[in-house]
Amino acid sequence: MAPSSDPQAFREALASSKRVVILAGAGLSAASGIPTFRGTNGLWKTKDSKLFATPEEFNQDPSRIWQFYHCIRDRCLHAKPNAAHHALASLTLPSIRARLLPSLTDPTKPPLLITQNFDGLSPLALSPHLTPASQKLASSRLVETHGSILKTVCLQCKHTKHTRETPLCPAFAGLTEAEVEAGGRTIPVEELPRCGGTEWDGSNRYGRCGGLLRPAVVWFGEVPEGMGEIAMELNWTDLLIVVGTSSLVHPAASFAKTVKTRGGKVAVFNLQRSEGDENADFLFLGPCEETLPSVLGTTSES
Ligand code: BJW
Ligand code: ZN
Repeated sequence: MAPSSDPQAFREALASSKRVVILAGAGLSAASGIPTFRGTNGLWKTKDSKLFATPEEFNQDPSRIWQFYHCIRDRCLHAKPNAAHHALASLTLPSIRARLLPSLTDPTKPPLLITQNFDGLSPLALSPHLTPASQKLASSRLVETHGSILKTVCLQCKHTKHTRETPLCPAFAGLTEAEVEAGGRTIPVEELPRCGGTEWDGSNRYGRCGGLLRPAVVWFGEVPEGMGEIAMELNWTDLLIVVGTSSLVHPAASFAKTVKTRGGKVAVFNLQRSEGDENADFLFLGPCEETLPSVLGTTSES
């Protein structure tokens, strides 16, 4: 049967769902000015740039890869959540859950939001809606499964740090996307972001060891974050809402099939047709910054 595009039928399915999970991809942040990966205006316009997304490439040429990520990081730092982020964030509000999701097994828990985006916009969208205590609960129901570009990991001591500071090292000062596209700068590895920052005093202490940092994003061949929690949730999910992903990258691309196999429903929100959406129960084509608030009926809250 072809997927339904009836908002009322979707809201009825939502209202009768006991456990809801949301899976988001790059399309969620497109209206915030963060380019998607694939497609004509995607970050990966050429096949070659796919090579950025592996640990091997980073090990071979950390300077080139860091310069690429410095520019994306700057974009993310300046971006603001859009209406689609706010519509999803509004589901963390008890009053909205009581209205849209009255059948949840645990009404105190917001639906699990799994985002493949590393831009930090979904966490940012939570803040205007919630008290600090509710924000803590909502944050615990958010998995940035492909990591965060606002975090760094030290390759030596493994210390992880969340920071909005920019540039992360003096060598990136004034570096632009145009400069990087034209070949970038020659930056020796010692001048790239280091554990302990520019003030490093020669100590080898955890978080101040002088080791090379890398962006805390998940590259191909690495294990995505939160897989244990995600696997447990998907056992029981009766409605998966899939927003703005091409559904080409695993394991996230297989979540819809997992839910369907276990008898749950799937609703896809995407600008255009995406992998496997013919098997969805609901399909809402169009920009999710418009379709999500309108179909969920959260327009006034977002
Ligand atoms: C809009 C819109 C608007 C636009 N409104 N919509 C099984 C089969 C085959 C291969 C594999 C497999 N399992 C694992 C693999 C290998 C690999 C993989 O999937 N390869 C494929 C290419 C085939 N996967 C991995 O290596 C993963 N690790 C892994 O599997 O570990 C093993 C393991 C798993 C589980 C448990 C234990 C062990 C890691 C994957 C890491 C992905 N990392 C990246 C790069 C991050 C850093 C970087 O380089 O910059 O993450 S890849 C890239 O793609 C990024 C994204 O998060 C990810 C998904 O992309 P997304 O979000 O779908 O974006 P797009 O651009 O593809 O699509 C945008 C969509 O939005 C489009 O559909 C538009 O239409 C839509 N859109 N505007 C609504 N306004
Ligand atoms: Zn370190």
